[in-house]
Amino acid sequence: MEQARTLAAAVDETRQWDRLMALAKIGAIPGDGVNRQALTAPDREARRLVIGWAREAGAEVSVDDAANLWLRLEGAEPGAAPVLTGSHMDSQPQGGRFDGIYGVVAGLEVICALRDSGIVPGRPLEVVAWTNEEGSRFAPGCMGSMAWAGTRPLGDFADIADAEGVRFADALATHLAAEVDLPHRPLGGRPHAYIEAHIEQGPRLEAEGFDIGVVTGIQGSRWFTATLTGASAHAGTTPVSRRRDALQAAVRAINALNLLMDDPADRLRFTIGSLVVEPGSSNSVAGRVRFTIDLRHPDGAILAARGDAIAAAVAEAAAPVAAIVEERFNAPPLAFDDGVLHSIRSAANVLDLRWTDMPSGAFHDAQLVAAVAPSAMIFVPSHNGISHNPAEFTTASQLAAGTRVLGSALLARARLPN
Ligand code: HGY
Ligand code: MN
Ligand code: MN
Repeated sequence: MEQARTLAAAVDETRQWDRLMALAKIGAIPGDGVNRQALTAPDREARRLVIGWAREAGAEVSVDDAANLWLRLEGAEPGAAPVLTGSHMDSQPQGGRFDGIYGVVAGLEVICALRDSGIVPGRPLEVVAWTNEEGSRFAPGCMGSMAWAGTRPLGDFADIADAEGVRFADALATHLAAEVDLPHRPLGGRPHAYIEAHIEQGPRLEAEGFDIGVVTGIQGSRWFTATLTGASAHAGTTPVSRRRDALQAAVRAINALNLLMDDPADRLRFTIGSLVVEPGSSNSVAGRVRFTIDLRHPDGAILAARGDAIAAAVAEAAAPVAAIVEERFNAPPLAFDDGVLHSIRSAANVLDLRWTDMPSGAFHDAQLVAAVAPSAMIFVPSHNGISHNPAEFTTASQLAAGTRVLGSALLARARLPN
């Protein structure tokens, strides 16, 4: 317990905040936001900043085939399975300054606090920045953690293209070539435990006056892409009776999906976040429409039933326009590890912080890591629950409190058997 307090005292709130603000300048967009999408030049620039800080702190830096970035601090027992923390550095196109990047900087801050306090953890401590958690440039998200956990082979993602037609495999190759100076490490591993610190991205902690969310699990998520193919035609000369209008078909399909996804309890989350119309000209009937579907629910059976009904509902509503629905991501609901959750609650208690158990509405890499190692998450408050928006905000002291709990919980899990 004494070590936990010593480590917590060594967590430097200002150093952590200054680093987050320095990173927020990279890919900055108006309104205090960032656009630092996966495998872009801003992503690489931010990684270089983190690599420099990590090396200053005495950590060993490496990268794997999926471009996951690893920072390692040796423990008293170098051969022991490491404790792992981290999150993602990539952002949404209109993202905030804290989503993902906070968990990486918090892990780095724990490394610095261990060094500054002279505490050597029993097990090695590793901090990871997972590639492409957001999935906004290359869908789906969590590609780096899925490849690392063996959920899907890295090759599965090769031909997925971004809006400019750049293939994931080519963007990854460019990225790895730019980091060829970094030691390489094989994909995969079996850490002793994984704890991810993240902003809540919802309103609860702030509204109910808690400092810390002890994240007990993550709801299930399924992603689909619907492609509706009609025929482009002249807006002035083509009778409606002769049209195969892909946009009108999309309207019918989305209305049908709204009926399918109706939930009076307001627990189901159904989002059409992107809709692309081709040729996208005011005087041409739409020949092709592609839209995304993001479906979430804490109950696996409901997620399965509603998600499995999507393709038929879209095809029926879109007819006679042809419709293809492809599933891109399917992460079932998950409960985190009781032992790791206990370490987080104990750490929050030792530090006299107000905490509450809560589920996560957002998916996280921890959902994939949990298949390989006992895992759990720590949330810190989001002002007004805002995220995936430049106005995303958490105070320096709230972030530092989360990092103190993270450090103490990691130290507990790093303890070697007597
Ligand atoms: O979409 C999500 O739940 C995560 O924030 N990327
Ligand atoms: Mn995130
Ligand atoms: Mn996010």
